[in-house]
Amino acid sequence: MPYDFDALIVGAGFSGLYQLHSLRDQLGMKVRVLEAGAGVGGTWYWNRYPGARCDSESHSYNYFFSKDLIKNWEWSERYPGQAEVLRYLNYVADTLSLRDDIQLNTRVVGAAFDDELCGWRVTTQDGQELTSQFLISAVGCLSSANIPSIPGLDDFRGQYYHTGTWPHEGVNFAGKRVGQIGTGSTGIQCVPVIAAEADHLTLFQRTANFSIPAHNGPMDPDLREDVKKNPDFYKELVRSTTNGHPFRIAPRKVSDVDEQEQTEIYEKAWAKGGLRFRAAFEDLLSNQEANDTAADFIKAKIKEIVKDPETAKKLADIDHPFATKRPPIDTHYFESFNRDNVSLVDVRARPITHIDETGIATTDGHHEVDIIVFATGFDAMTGSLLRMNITGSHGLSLAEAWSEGPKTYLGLQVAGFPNMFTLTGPGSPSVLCNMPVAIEQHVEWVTQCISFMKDNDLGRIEPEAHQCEEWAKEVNKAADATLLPKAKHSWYLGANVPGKPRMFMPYAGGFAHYASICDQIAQENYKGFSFSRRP
Ligand code: NA7
Repeated sequence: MPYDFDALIVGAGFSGLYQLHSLRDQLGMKVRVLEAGAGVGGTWYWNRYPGARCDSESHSYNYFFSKDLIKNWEWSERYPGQAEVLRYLNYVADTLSLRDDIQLNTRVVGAAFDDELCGWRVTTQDGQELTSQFLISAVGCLSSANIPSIPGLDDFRGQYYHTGTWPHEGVNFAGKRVGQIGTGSTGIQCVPVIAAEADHLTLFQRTANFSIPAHNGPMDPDLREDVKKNPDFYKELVRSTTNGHPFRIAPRKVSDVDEQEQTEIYEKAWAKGGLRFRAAFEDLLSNQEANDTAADFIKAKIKEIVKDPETAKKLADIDHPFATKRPPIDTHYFESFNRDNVSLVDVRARPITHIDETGIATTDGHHEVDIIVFATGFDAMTGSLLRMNITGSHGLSLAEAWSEGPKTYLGLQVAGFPNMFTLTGPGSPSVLCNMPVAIEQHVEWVTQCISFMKDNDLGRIEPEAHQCEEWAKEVNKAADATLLPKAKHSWYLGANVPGKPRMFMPYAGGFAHYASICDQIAQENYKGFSFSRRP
């Protein structure tokens, strides 16, 4: 074999673990996973911030490919917390004996396709060079932490942390004044937990956000047993829905019901909580008027919960339609503003000017803090791929190829980058989905594709360039059929990272529909991909 490995996989989260298992144990390939962290788990290894919890329901947030894995695992809560998901992924790594083929503490800093070798030369931070026929990126969509470049941060004499690279030993907030920047899903989870511990929490809000109560609690034992007894039913359910979640969107439009019934439906959905709220009507994400009814309902709830009218007004002053940014779910987020030790600063109205030795300055004053928490998100979907300095055929860098935004075929491959697969890459449903469902579909598709290549003695695969152009149009068309592009400051568009090209990145046409397109292409002998034998 001219290569060190048949396949190198970057990342040991949900996607890397399953991809290793599939290629090694189903296709008998020699595979190594390279993982920057000191343990497996990906997102769940890094994101240890206070309150970190999954917003998919536990019984759908696991692999479905193995009934044994389902039977022998017990989720304890409706939504799994970070530590529990991490334990789950360690359980998978042990049960499937994956650890021997995972190289931890190994960050990939370069990957170049060598045409003569017909494979990849991958360089690690500690100077190792490894070759492989296939390079599979399993780096996740939200792993490249984004700390905004606010002048003066280096002068700050306290501590600061980004939620996505949280210290393993935790942070002691007792007796501290904390400044938190960011009100996305992460920030909304942090607030109640930090507020309960800290002396004072000042939240710097640039964009007010919708949030639905999670109503987390112990896992329903009947549901847990039912999933173990009927795993195929749940697998089929999550794979047949728009977002890979274990519930169906109600087949009714807002206009099908009168105002009173509408309110009753929203009240019920609010009481049930979680992402299911979005499924109350089928046109919430496609019809502005329908969306307004949900938005108005949530804004009224915010004003009902938050006692101080000024604070409530700032929290409810939301500039985008409901669910056009990733919709957070929370545990007592809005209630936290009724505490005496929590204050809200509107930095849209009065922007942060700089950070100095003792705190955060805005245009209307200075806020003394001991700790700054950056819940400021990620260079999403492309950041971690670009950070690997990938160079394709004929020396083309991925950064050059994507200078106007990421173009892929199905989110799985990039023209000019042969034998590279991008699991949950830009152009696939990924972040609009319950991730493990999107991941399983991608891993299985890639495994079948490589199996097809082996069976047909093919050594090289890449998409035809025009297919990537066409798919980019499809991705745009799918987004334009929804209200999603109306959130102008969204990371779905790359808008949260200065200088990043604006392009709607995830495929919004629905998971089940996307999967059927991928299957169809595979059945047509991978139409749109070009293959060749190894030279
Ligand atoms: P998000 O959703 O990107 O949220 C980041 C938040 O940080 C958001 O409120 C941003 O405001 C805010 N932000 C970012 N930069 C700044 C600056 N410079 N000043 C003030 N505020 C800023 O990241 P999350 O980690 O919460 O969630 C990411 C995903 O992880 C989540 O959707 C789940 O899928 C898991 P903005 O809205 O841009 O005005």
